[in-house]
Amino acid sequence: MNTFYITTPIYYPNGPPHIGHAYTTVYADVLARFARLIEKDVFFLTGNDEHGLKIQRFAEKLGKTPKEVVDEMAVIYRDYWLRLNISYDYFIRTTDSVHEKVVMSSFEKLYRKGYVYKDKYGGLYCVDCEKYYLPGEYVEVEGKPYCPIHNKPLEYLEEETYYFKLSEFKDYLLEVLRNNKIVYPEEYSLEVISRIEKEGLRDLSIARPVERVSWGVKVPFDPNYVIYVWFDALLNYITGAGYATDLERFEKYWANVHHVVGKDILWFHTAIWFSILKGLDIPPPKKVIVHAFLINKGLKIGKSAGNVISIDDLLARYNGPDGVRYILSRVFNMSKDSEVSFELMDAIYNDELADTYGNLIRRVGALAIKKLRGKIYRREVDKKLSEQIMVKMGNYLERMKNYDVPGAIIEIMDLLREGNAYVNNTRPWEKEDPSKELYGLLELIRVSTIALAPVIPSVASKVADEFGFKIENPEKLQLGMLERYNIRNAPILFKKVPAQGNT
Ligand code: ME8
Repeated sequence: MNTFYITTPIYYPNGPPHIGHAYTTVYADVLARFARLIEKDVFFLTGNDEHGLKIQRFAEKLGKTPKEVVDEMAVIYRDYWLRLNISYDYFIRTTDSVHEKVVMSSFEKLYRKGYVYKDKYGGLYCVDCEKYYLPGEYVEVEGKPYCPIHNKPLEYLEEETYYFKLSEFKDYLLEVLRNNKIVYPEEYSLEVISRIEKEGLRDLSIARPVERVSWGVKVPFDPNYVIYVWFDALLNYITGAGYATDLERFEKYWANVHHVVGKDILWFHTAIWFSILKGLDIPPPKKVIVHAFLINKGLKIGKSAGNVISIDDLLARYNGPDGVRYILSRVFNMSKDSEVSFELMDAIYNDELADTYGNLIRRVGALAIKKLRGKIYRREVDKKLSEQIMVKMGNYLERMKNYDVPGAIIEIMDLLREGNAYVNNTRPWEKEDPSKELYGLLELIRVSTIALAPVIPSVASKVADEFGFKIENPEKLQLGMLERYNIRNAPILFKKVPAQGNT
């Protein structure tokens, strides 16, 4: 199977994207670019989650209609993704009419099959999460129930609603979660399994009365109700791949779909999503790749905590998309929250991109131009050096295929450090004809640049261009394939960020 379908969550456009959204999106983009590099047929989907009370209230605050707001925000999101060089194939919006039709027909299909029914509901609701909280799930502040994520009081709501029979899917979910290795890393799968085992599964309210939530997709056979925003949003992953418009295409990509999500939305992307899919006779996704949070001084970075780091500041400080992409990929962590500060990000950028990769390119490029007018002919690469390159490349490939982007990057940084050490040890500047040393170093640079191309695509193409090699499938790389390097320039790729501490 040569397809690779990858998705990000679709984000709530009640503000511009920040470092947290960029973290997920850049990671998904690196996996998409890597898959393309190893010649997979890739479909990369991102987009915006435009319905629901959160957006309705945000628009009210701005004195605009929800439609005006989501239209404006879609332009803003796309622009940020462009500036971060995100190579998505399709940007889905839940207000797209094709998507809305799928939401309605899926709701109706589940209703006809008996998975959806009408009943009363009363409970404590968080508008920001768009969900009800049960006892044990919320926290208490001064005796009042509070949302544990947004740290805001919960509102008591009572209404008639449509329920989705989540409880019917218990055995199915446990079987799929235990046997199919879908959720990655596995600890998250265990978390969901133990929650299902401990608490069981309650049916889920999947509609809201239109007087309260007017901004959404109507229940097709009952216009007094709007479909719950999460039911609407999750379906983006099938609409985006052509479920309603091109079934063959949908099936081709669905067979290898990878959802990348933050751990805050794990439950929605497992218990709820797998059950909806099963109800619609669609197999579960191939993988749900879950990551932990970016935090600052111990708090999850986000609008609610007010500790957002803007993408504009990152792009300005790290000289454009590649610096930002590298830093976010480097601190990426599935299991543990990553504490970020400008101090840490400066250090990564300066030590690894400027002093290790950039420095090697500059030194080798300058030596090649000075000593051999930039023309370096093929020589046999030192055995030890060539072994180091091949071992690191093997490790890199294995890690990338396991979605371990930071681990893969570290392999390549180690190799680049070996490269700098090789320059120091062999002292090519003292030799009359350092072709052998320089050819070996250029092979190391070529392999490392190809490996880093999914993370720093613009810089990688620039180096390939200036040094005269191609960015090609890293699985097919061999040393000594290039007859001659033609170095046109020894560019300074990353200007160091002056030490400024935490600003
Ligand atoms: O949940 N650290 O949208 P959302 C890491 N619309 N990741 C972070 C982060 C942080 N500090 N802050 C945000 C929604 N994220 C729904 C999704 S999908 C069918 C519907 C990332 O705008 C992370 O991926 O609140 C998280 O899961 C997502 O943004 C939440 O984005």
